[in-house]
Amino acid sequence: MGLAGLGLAGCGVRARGQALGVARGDGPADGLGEVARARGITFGTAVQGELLGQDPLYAAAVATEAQLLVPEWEAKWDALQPREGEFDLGPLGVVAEFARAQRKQLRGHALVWHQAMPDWLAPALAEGATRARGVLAAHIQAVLGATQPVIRDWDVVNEVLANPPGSRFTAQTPARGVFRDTPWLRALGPDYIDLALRLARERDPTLRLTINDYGLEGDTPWAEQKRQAMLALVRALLQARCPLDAVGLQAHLQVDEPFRPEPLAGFIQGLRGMGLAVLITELDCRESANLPPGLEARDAAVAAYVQQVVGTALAAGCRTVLTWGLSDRDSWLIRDPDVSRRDGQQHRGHPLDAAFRRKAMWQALARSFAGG
Ligand code: 9MR
Repeated sequence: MGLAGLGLAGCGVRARGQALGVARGDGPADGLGEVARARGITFGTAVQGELLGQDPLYAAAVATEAQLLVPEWEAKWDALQPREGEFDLGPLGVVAEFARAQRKQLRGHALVWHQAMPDWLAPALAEGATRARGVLAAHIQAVLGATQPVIRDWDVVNEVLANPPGSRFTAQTPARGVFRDTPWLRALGPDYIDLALRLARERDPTLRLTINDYGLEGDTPWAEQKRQAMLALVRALLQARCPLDAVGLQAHLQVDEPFRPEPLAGFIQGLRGMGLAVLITELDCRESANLPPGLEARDAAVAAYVQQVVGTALAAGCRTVLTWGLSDRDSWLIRDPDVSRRDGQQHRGHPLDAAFRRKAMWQALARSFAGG
């Protein structure tokens, strides 16, 4: 099926969310989205289209809590272009239809990433620079053409920076200098970042173009190196008159990572000083095995850590916060063997618990949005 003429609005998919009641749960009536909106802040979450369609509790929580949605996998290459030239907007259409019916904004993730690549893509990129430029242009043109009416902010490039040596991230990755070594880098050198941004601006001149990455929040030598690498990259892009509007801090936090407000605040202010918006795009928080036992103590530790980071970011001018899912039940933190706990416990790193009850992290976010 070609993409021509197939805008998302015409995908014909109906979300079951339209008739959803709003699950208030415990706590104040307003969801986090309303609490945030009252202070000029946008709160959102990553969503999984299948769950929106099949799980009323999940859909009701999203409807209640979030103003802004980002598809957790439905807008990645393997979902959108499983075979070269054959685009599939079905899964993304489910999310888009839910957003439309529930009057939520939608952001896109991600036009260029080294993961979630369909099988054909890496071999195509390995054929050389001309071929790589061709597939990049074709994807961006088709996808932005289809999503333009409903998605006004895209993570154009995702995770392009390497993890500095010594980083504790489990997913250690090969690097070429400050850049992550990926099929895109091997095909085009670091210019693929500039190229993707220019292609996106050309296709959709008023789209917000975002660079998204992780490991930028903590008070560690490697987070500082990565912050400096991001600042240098942004500076170089802007000097080359490359279009760029925002930087997304994923904020996959870890409760035992050292944190001080000053380095993060200085970084955000540096980016804002260059005219960029700064978003928190994928917030969640991994626990440590050293936390005191008992759910209350664990939740309190996560909440305190999240409040420091989010409070710092908001005070430095960040105006958009998205969590990477709302509930502990559906999170990559319990599914992904690289990050899940190894002691039989499950991370509780989201605002809602596995039964969709609001936890201390929910309260911490509400307090941060309210400025307290
Ligand atoms: O949470 C996402 C998981 O469900 C997917 O299987 C995976 C591959 O598409 O991507 C996960 O989301 C990642 C995001 O796209 C980029 N930052 C890290 C997120 C967690 O791995």
